[in-house]
Amino acid sequence: MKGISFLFLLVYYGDIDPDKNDFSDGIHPFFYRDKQTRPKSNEWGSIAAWAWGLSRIMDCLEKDSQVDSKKVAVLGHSRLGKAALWAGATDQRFAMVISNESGCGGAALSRRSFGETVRSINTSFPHWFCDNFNHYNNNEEQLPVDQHMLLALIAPRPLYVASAEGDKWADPRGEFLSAKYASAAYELLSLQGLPVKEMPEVDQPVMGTIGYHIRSGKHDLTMYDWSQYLKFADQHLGMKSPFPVPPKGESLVK
Ligand code: GTR
Repeated sequence: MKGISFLFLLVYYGDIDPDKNDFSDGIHPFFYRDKQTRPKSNEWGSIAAWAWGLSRIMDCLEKDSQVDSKKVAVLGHSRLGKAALWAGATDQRFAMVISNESGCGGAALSRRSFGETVRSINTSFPHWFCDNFNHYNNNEEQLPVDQHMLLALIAPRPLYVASAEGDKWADPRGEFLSAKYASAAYELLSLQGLPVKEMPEVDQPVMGTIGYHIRSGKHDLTMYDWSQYLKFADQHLGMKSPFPVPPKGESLVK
């Protein structure tokens, strides 16, 4: 392993909690008390369980002398973008957080009710969030928080939020605005959050301590996305990727 400067770990989320509305499998039952059979209405759903699993992986990385655990970035696409953000917010050991098109319940502002709404996500994926989140179905304006506050919890660590032009369901503008409003937390810590106030053009990444791009194309994690993340990691963590930075190209996730 000597000489390796870059380690890429792929985690299969179903190993932590299978992605179905069933709380008898996965990690949840290990935490039940008093004949409990599912999480209480204020207890964790699947996304929090996936994030919890990422933290347990971090525990192992911290014990591995071949890994610099101070330079671990966590990245997720879509539902796993939501999990990556939650992992970054709840565990400060993640030095960088990357949200690829995480949308509703991830980077996108819920109170815009654009694209996927709280009601749609809770209906299609009732196991992702705690049951109390259902109180905000068709009732986003009553939410006491919004997603820019989740992003703000990652400050002062570098955060990248990415959208895709063809991914209206994830509300690209809501993702951008969330990154913009989270910038206040970075500025409070004397750091630049997003370096721009207006949404950049398609395929024009911007990188402060918060990075953002809206890429042409559909909901996906592409070589173009990866190349921005490697550049951002290089800037903030100084970890030179051994891989050539690829041009726009083939999708890595279908
Ligand atoms: C969609 C869902 C999104 C997103 C996506 C995914 O169906 O509505 O919130 O998480 O799945 O994970 O691919």
